[in-house]
Amino acid sequence: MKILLSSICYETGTDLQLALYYLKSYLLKYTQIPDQRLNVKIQVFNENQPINEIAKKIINQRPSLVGFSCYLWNIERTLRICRLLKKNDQEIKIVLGGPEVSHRAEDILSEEKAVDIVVRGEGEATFLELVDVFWRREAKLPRIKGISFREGRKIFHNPDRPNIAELGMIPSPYLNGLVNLKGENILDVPLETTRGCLYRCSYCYYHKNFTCLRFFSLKRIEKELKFILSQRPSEVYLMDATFNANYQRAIKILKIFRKYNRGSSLHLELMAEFVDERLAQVLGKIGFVNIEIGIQSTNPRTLRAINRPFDKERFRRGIRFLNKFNLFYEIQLIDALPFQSYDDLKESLEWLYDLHPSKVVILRLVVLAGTVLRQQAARYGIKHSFTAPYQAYKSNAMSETDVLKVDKLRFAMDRLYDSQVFQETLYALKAKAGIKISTIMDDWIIWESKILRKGYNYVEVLNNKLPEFMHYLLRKNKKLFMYKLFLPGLQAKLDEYKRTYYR
Ligand code: B12
Ligand code: SF4
Repeated sequence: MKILLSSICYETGTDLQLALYYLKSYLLKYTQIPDQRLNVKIQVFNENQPINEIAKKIINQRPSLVGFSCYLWNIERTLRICRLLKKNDQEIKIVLGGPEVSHRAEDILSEEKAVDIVVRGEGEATFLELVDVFWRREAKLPRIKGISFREGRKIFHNPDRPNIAELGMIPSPYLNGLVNLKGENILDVPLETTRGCLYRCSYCYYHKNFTCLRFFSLKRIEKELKFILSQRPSEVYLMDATFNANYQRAIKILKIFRKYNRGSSLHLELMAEFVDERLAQVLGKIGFVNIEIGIQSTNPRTLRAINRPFDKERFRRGIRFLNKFNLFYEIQLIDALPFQSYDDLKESLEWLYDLHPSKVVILRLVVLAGTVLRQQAARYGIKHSFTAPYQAYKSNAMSETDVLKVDKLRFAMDRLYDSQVFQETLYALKAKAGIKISTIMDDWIIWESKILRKGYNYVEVLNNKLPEFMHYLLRKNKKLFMYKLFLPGLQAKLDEYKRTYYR
């Protein structure tokens, strides 16, 4: 039996698709099919490859079953490939799995005749049973928990499958030799130390796909990190929802990472509220750590509506520790959430920039199928696209124009804060001229819209015009007399930037 497990990768295509390796590892370990009768190959494509080319590559291998890993970034293209595969071979079995299809089984199976089966939720045990049933050519699909399938014109949804209670049942693809980190051009090496999440944020699908929180043993994590880090990847990317939800475990994992690290950076997501001096210190000893901190909003009404905890004082404290140890982190807000207006976002930015963060970003709200927020969208006036990536373009607190304006705000944040050139001037303008950072961003948006030539090297043009912008800003805010006070600092930063980048 020849099986091909595949996925279309977001961005570079060099990332390792962990789901496919877990599926293969579990299948090879527990299947009843004799070794010599089973051939399971993993082949990952990237989003720049033409659909026809991908389909041809799959067809040439003549698999009898193809399984695709589906996320919102690849679903449309995956479905087009499925049609081409089925057109070429009516007998081929096409199985879809992943967070994008788990909740869309009914609509996918009714609209896409090329798709035979959708695996809902955690996939390892379900995929194993499915393959064994196909192998024995039994008509036992109705007995397999966690699948939806079509028979004739009818679609059947079998009962959900409970999560695997003991994660140790799933063999590690790093330790069983399936992953070859040497041969591939892999930048980020993904690793799960937990599965599932304690929280139930209404816009999120992760806790629906993996309904309970479970942990991989520290012993296994140590072995995996020892192997991964010995291959010196640029980064290890932890897939865990909230890395520091369990404080003691987090410290232990960081110490293990440090012990085996040979220069790789670590990417993780954490709650700043649970960061204390010790955790920040341990993080600081790792080398380069790339931290994501999603707060989504600082508006209590919004936070209540999305069922997300946030403790402002503890958060402020946690950020202070991250700053103390010079850690790099990105704080994330989400735009068109319930009750979150454009002014709320500006207020959040004002508060966050006062903490001197490494970076703040505003993500676009995506209203995912199967989430609580999707059910409540009408209640909160949220209008969104019904095709992936399901971006919201309106809410009860943001008009369509506001949502478009957030794009401009993002650009302003990038140029005035993230690029570093203007960052010190921002704080100086706030402290000495009393102009709020969010006002500066808004004025920059108006000023930038008047620039006519926006071609190649636009960023360079904008940088060179920063003194001009400052002049405009101070005049508009009736503080032009202070221009000469701020100019030398800004000029020095610009010169430094030019020396570094435009030599
Ligand atoms: C890594 C990651 C990314 C990377 C992607 C890198 C890459 N090239 O793959 C980056 C950072 C780019 C990214 C971006 C985004 N992401 Co993201 N991301 C993840 C993350 C953290 C890990 C995915 C993963 O590999 N998990 C580990 C594997 C083992 O789990 P799994 O994929 O669910 O697989 C299991 C089952 O689903 C099933 N299964 C999966 N595939 C298959 C295939 C078959 C055949 C079978 C039988 C079963 C099966 O079995 C597997 C084992 O049990 C998840 C959250 C998470 N921890 O899972 C979010 C997640 C996938 N992302 C999500 C979202 C919403 C986003 C963003 C929209 C966020 C934003 N607002 O910007 C963007 C989208 C970008 C875009 N423009 O489209 C959602 C996706 C929901 C969906 N419908 O697809 C998730 C689930 C997070 C969430 N909170 O809901 N993301
Ligand atoms: S958004 Fe993050 S914290 Fe909230 S439920 Fe999803 S994974 Fe958990």
